[in-house]
Amino acid sequence: MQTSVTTIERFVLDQEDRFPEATGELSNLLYDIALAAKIIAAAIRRAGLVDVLGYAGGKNVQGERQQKLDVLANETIKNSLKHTGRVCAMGSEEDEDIIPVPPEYAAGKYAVLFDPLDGSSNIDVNSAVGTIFSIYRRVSLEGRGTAADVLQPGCRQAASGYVMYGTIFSIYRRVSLEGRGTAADVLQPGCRQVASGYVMYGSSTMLVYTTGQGVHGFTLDPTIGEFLLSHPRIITPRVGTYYSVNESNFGRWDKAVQTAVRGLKGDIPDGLKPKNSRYIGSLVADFHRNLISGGVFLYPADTRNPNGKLRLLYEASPMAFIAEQAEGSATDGVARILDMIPHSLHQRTPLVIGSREDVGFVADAIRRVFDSTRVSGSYYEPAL
Ligand code: FDP
Repeated sequence: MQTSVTTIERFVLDQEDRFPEATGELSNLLYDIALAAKIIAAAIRRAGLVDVLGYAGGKNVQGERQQKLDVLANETIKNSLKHTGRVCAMGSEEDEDIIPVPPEYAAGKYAVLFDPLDGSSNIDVNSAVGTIFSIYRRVSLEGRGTAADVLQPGCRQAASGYVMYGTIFSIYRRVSLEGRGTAADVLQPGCRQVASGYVMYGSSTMLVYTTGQGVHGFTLDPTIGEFLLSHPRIITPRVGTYYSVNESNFGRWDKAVQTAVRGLKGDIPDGLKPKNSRYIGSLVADFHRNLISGGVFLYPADTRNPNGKLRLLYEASPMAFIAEQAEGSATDGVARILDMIPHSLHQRTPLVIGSREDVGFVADAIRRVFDSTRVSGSYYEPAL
């Protein structure tokens, strides 16, 4: 029996100790999410036993049928965050609008975005699903200062002084953050994330996250109910073994994407060594496998999803932060995901993510086709 383990709590605290200015709020936010993940994991484990399988009857903002577990996961995360005083606003793939912190609770300095249950079409067949989250620092400070800001003990002064003709002054850091978060807090480019991560509910439950200090993975030990450090400092292979894409869309892709995917399969002379195909259709599970074993996941635009299918804020940006921190990369085919400026909460984007050289290969292949078609007069040439 192992007697020395690193819990997620200890690990996050150790990391926080490296930053003397840290207040511990981000660490606590990560525990809040870890707690929500345990509750969701427990519900998923029992899904075949209790009446939570199947549709809840409603449709979400994307027009997709909501499953009972989708609803449960969404409510669990919101309930774990809204009262903590650490969050100013939330955004969920399941909710149309920004989710304000209820007026009875204090608003905090972080905005949290999440896809509560990604890959939900896999739920009823007992395949892996996941939760994805993304944390930004609040940028709006709409509320005016309050009495709390001026009625502080002297030991909290940030500066004080006097001017010889008789003026004395005293400066305090603001303590009130009364205003609720706004759209500006949730519509930030991925490069501004302070943390992101995912939870995979698979044969075991894993939580993988980054705060910009590398990527670390924890496995839930169900016997003690704790996430234990199992994958410290994950680095993804530079070149992968796998390519993961829904190839039934082949005929709906443009010529550039078709060429890139043919290249990944080794169908282009003098191109890549052929890769093996693996596709579950659950982003967290597909991404996680490729992160550990090396590979590239693609969800390109197609004629049915002209802007791609996946959501920039709930799926692409958080995964891109992890990919880059693990020394991989993420693009929309050619441009870096983390530089994209979101204009709406549920914006979609094409996504190519994983091992750095493979993502680069796809970008080169797409650019080459674009360049050659531009010469012949048309930029985007439909495949069929
Ligand atoms: P799902 O529709 O089952 O929720 O964005 C959601 C997502 O799954 C991703 O997890 C997954 O990678 C992708 O869609 C699968 O889409 P296809 O079924 O079109 O391949």
